[in-house]
Amino acid sequence: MGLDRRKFLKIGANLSIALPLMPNIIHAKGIEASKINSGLVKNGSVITAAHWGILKLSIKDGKIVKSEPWEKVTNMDNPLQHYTADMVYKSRIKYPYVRKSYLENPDNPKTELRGKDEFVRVSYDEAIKLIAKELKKTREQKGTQAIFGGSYGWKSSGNMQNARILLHRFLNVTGGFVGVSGDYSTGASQVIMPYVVGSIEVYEQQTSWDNILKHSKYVVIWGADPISTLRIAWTASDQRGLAYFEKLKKSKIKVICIDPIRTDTCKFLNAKWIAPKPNTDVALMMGMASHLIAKQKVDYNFLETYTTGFEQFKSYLEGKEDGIKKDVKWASQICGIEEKTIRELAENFYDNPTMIMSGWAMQRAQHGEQPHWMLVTLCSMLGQIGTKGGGFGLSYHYSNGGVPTCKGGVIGGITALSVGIWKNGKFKGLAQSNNASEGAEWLQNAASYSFPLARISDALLHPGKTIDHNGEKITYPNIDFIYWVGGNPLVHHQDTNTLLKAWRKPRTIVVNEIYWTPSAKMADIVMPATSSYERDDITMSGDYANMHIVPMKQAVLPEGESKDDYEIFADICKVYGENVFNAYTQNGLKAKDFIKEYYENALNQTKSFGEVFATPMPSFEEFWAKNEPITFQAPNENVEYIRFADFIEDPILNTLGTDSGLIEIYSQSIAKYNYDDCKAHPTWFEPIEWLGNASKEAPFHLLTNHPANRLHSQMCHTSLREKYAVKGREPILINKKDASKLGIKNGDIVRVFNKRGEVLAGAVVSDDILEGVVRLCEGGWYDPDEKGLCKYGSANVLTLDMPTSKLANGNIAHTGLVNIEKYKGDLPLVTAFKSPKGAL
Ligand code: PGD
Repeated sequence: MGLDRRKFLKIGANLSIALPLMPNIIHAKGIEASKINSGLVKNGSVITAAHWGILKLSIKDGKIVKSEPWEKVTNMDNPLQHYTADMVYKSRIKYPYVRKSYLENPDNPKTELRGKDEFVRVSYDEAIKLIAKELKKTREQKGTQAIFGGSYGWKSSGNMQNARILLHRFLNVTGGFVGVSGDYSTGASQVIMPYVVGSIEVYEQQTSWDNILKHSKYVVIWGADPISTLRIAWTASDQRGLAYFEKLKKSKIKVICIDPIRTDTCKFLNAKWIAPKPNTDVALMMGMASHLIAKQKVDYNFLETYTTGFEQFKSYLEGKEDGIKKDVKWASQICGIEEKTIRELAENFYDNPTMIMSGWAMQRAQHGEQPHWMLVTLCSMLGQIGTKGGGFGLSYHYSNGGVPTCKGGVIGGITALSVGIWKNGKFKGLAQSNNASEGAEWLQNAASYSFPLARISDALLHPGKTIDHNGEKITYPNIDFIYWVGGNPLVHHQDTNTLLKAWRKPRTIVVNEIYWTPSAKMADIVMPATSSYERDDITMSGDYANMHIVPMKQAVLPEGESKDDYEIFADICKVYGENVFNAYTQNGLKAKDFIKEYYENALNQTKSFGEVFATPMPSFEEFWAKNEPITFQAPNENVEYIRFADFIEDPILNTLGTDSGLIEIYSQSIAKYNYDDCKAHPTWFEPIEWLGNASKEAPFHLLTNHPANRLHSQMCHTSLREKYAVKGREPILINKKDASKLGIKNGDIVRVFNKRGEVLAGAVVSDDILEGVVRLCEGGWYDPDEKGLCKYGSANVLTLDMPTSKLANGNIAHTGLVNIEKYKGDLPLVTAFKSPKGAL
């Protein structure tokens, strides 16, 4: 308003760059506000959001009949967006249930019968009281360290109904819990990267796509399949990453995919496919590094100015440490890529602005700390980090990294509060405690037992064991009570059969779930949770872009007796007493009160921006009634963003968060830990199982990629499965030559097995996978028969449960060998998606 014309034009010019990417500036889309305002829409449409995007749901007679994207951003259809009805009506847990033996005697609940016992339906109140009673009992008898609330998982979109944080909040106000550190996605990289570049890097905004499209000559997609994984995001996908891949396809940029699988992305982009053996990327990169040194194509100025430790690494490459020269020939023998190709790649990357986009799969492998460390080392030698169109990025395949960050309000979320003290029938929050040390003690106890999450089986099986982790010692707690919400550990964790043994250890396992997942079936007390379509919430889209604020208005009535996690926990708090209930609910606040608060805080933030950059935000009441997302735009500096540019501009003023303030190719800190499995510089370690030591018993390397048509295990139960399942089983990709040697044809059911377990899967015979490698995507629901054979095809029955190294203790889901044979027995019925015995 008060802007002078010059300033206005300048801003207008900035916006014009951003606008072509933002076709959906707020405008109504034919939704009648009056209907939405007056409670549930019986016939009409409702806007909501899921990890797979902003959705428009059509409602007829109070039921969801159609689900489609709210906006068209790309020509690529995202099939996940069409199955909302199944997400509400299929495989639902409708009532509270207790496992029979647990109900009969919670003190001796025959834990070996988990997953086999029948379930007994109980009233909601009975279930709530039982949880409160057994939780109190465990705390009193065994202390905080016996209560496990780590509860990892992808839950649903929505900042208020954040299942895991709500659990933490509940466990905190009732006396604390043992949590976990890290995640399954980036377990290794998020620990090593702070030593290397001073931040976890994997969840950082990337050099903007606009910059890449303008300046890069090569884009390398290294171990990632963004066309598949950009269908989803942690908040709600804005889908703009896919739109940029469409632009990349149309551009003149040369694209190379380095991956044992010719991915959908590789095919979509008509990219050059280079297929190394799985788990050998570090060797491939080292071969390239040696070649660059030999050819004197190394940016020594960059290395000198911005890095430390190259000399130590160079002497390792030259074999001065171990007598092995890591040259091109050595690399080629390990990774299976021709020497000529290794040389060509190295030289082309040096000669041209090259952006290397790496996925996370290669760090989900034994010694997973090494690939990204080596990648940063290689890119430092190329000297392009922080420059236009060059460098590396570890998040282009995830949540639309590289889509410029918008300027607008940011929606907050529910918090875990601080730990409280429940003593002698009274609750005191930490802050209200007269005896601060008493509170601090609780907090410290719980915190000191927190362990790296992928060690869950080890922790349950070996309480009291001490492990090395990132320079420290951690002692496992003695867990006797697990409360899990918003995750599916029986599917997501490696080596299911070991996990099953570990799962028998605690006396009590409680799960709040929407569906009869394998984890719900393995619990003692199961609480029916609402899906996000049956409750009110709010979210943002695009984790990096922060492009929209999306109302997630309740679309339909809850199925059966399902309740929001917030309500379930608030009701358990009530059993503890009014003061605990008041602490949890902040004196009786409802979900909607929090949603309003988050919105209004965001609105206040935008007020200080003036009116130009942000789409004006209406009052909460108007926003809620209108039921339309709000769209923000990216300012010019974000459209031009180059990661590490400030460090490159001035490495003294803008030091990195590493010990030296520079990129660390050699880390003094890691050297001091003296670990045998993670040395002070990038190192090639032979994995415990890989094609280099394949045997007759297990000749194939198993890759367990993230599925294109699910989000981990989410949606496995929907009819989308019919589009990819083979005779009702999870598909397994097998190379044509391998299949022919084994007499396996497309569509055959195969038994995939190793010393850890066995699963059935449906063969998809193809040229799109390297010989000797098979792919069975993670997330298929575990469906055991009496002998433990998984009838559907859950990949983790076959994977290894070992830490990446003592440094990060990440999972190694992509390291492992298996055998395959054509299945000749009678095909067992898949029961994964049915209710268990005793449940409706
Ligand atoms: P999801 O299938 O998303 O998998 O593991 P994760 O456990 O996150 O499980 C989320 C669960 O939360 C679903 O069962 C869903 O129904 C439930 N849920 C959703 N919303 C709500 C809610 O509001 N309330 C409650 N109570 N429940 C809710 C994913 C994990 O798997 C991850 S992140 C990675 S990166 C790993 N990747 C691999 C891999 O690459 N390879 C293998 N072999 N294994 C992996 N496992 C890991």
